[in-house]
Amino acid sequence: MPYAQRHRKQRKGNPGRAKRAIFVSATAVANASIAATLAKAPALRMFKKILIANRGEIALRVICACKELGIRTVAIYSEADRNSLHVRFADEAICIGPPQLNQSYLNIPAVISAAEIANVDAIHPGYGLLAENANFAEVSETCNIKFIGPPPEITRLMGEKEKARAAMKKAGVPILPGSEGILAGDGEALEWAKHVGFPVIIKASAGGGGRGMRIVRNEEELPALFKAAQSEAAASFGNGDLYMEKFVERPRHIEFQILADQYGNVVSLGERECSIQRRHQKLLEESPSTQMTAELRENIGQILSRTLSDIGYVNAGTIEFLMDEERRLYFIEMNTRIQVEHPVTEMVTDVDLVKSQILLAAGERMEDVLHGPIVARGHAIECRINAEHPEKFTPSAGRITAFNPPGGTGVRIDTAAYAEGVIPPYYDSLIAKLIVRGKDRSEAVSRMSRALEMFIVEGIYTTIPLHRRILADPDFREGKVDTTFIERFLAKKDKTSPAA
Ligand code: MV4
Repeated sequence: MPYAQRHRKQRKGNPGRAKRAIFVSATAVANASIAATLAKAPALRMFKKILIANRGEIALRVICACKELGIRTVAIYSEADRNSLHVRFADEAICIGPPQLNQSYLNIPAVISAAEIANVDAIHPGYGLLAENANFAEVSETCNIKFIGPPPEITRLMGEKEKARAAMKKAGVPILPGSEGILAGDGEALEWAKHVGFPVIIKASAGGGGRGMRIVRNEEELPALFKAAQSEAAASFGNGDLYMEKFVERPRHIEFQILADQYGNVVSLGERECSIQRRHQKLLEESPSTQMTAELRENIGQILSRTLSDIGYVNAGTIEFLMDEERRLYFIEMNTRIQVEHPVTEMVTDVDLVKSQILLAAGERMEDVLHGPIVARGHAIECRINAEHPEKFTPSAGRITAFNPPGGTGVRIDTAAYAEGVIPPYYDSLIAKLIVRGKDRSEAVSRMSRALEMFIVEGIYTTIPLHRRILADPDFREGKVDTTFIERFLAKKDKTSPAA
């Protein structure tokens, strides 16, 4: 029985803290609470061996954390990844199937079999693939292999966006005006739309990534857009459940990083600004956000710590918000995994988030994981280097003929790419993350510009030239970014470039 589950089940049956305080003294409550904590506390047993259920740069990133903690690593790989660096740098590697995702990295029985054969204590899922698959986490823990992430029921709750929204609302996290429960049909949708006021956005409860989402600007177009969203959601997720929110024009996408231990301690590591996205894929992220104030950061951080402690959240998590033009923040979704862009938070806080995940999963207390208060210093930016055509954004697989990653003060590269290595066509196009830190945003921008200038990748197309242009953009340099930035940026180019 996993400790996190047992902890929460006991909590459910307990009377609330405030209720108990009516009957007994504060000291008695404190003592009872300490005794209860000790009774529930797992005997700390650090993992000896971890299987990394992922590939590419994130598999290598997890291997780095394990090596520094003295933990043995087991890589899994598909036939297309035989020559990958995660295979080379892991202590052991097991081939789990052919290149296709469904037959390898998404094949739960194959991944669990590898974990059983290698006799690991825990599995780190990375991001994407099986990272937010509650069934996978459940199977893993049933096999007595610790899943490095939150308990499966929480992953399941946050995967149903409408339920996550209701849970956050109940806890006092600000949300947008919108519907309650799943919309029964376009009739109910119209009632809510009139109540909230147009424009509204219809979203798929099982969704994310923009699929099954429709902006509705007036009553006339609602029935058709409702139907379209429903079919798209049913086809994409096998679930046509929809809900509605007030549509925010030109929002910023800002997310908060949190860490939680198994004893109810939750800390916020501040925000990441992720507004520069194309087709719901982030291109560039930074921390702090130019729009954030210390007061707002503190306020949201406190609300999130209390809420996630109450929910029984454990491990690393990201809470996504939209910021409107009046700088108000509204919860939209929670991600129950480590994210691609986690290095920008690591660069400003000096906290190793992946090491923290492993220690927290092993039952360490927050105070022993963090060794002091969290202090954010300077400014960090990450550019996602994708193997794709910079204008057409189509995947570009093949052999890398030359690879010169930049270095120097304040520069970090997370990658599994190398010269003469092959980028297979079956997987995500992210081949490297270029991350820089500076004493302030201006230094980080200059540093990123020179690092991009010195980053050579030949043989395939990458987004490096696109990033060079973004870094030179006057609006970007002034911090004027929202989720419509890329569209406007690309339109500017089309007007001025004779080639376009
Ligand atoms: C919104 C929104 C405006 N208002 N929600 C897009 C991805 C998903 N995680 C949330 N998304 C959005 N949610 C409300 N209430 C704007 C976006 C959004 C978007 C929506 C449609 C088309 C392109 C978009 C690009 C960025 C954000």
